[in-house]
Amino acid sequence: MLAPSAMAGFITPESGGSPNADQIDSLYKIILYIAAVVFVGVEGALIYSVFKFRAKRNKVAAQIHGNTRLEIGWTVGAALILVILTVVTFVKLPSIINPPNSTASGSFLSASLNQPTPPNGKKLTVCVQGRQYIWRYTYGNQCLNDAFASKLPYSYQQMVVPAGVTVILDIQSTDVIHSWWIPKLGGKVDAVPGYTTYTWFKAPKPGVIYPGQCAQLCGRQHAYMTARVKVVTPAQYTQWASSQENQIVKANDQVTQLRQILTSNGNL
Ligand SMILES: [Cu+2]
Repeated sequence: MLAPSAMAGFITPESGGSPNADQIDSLYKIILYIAAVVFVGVEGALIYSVFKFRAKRNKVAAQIHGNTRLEIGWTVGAALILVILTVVTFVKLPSIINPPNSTASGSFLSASLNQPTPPNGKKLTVCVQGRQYIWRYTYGNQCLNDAFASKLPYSYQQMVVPAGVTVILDIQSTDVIHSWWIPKLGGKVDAVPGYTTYTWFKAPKPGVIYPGQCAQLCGRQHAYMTARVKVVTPAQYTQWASSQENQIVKANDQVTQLRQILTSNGNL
């Protein structure tokens, strides 16, 4: 338990999978360390005073009244700590909220105006749809308004993404509130029926799978509503997306054939 690797991310947010996750983690640590210094100072003064002025040695308590310099000192000191925390937070926030440019390139990259967008506009959009009790992912810029007509590839539970590419997630829910959360890829974002929420991540290297879990109690099978993000190379992603498209077309054709057979039999 005490080994550094086992303790990594134990009391602090997980990181390493995406720049926003790293920024969240470092902001959390800065605040945690400042808070730890304050905690040790306050508790230390308390314990010191309890022993120094214990009743056994001081039968009659010393009557002290007011100390202007001390009072101004701890008021200004506390205010200063809050100002520092506020400034550090606001300096860090943009790198958590705003998606950066993709470092890799590929034909799947696209631009659009109605989502958070990297400065150069190039990104991969994935629509994330929460439903009791599985995540569905639709890949491509049209996923929010034209997924069926554009016959976009989709998958369930496991998302496949290219490394080095800024992935923008458009998150929706079809039933109750769910929450998209892959700890190593940044903060959690609620999937709220009737709304679209957004987040992003940019995974640095291929060959990694990041596990996650729906983070809102959404019903009796909530615990089984897991998610995985599999990072591959841009070339592997293009190949995967087209093979996924083919498989979906094939499966749809089979259903159409079956429907024809059942209809001609009079069984449908
Ligand atoms: Cu859920």
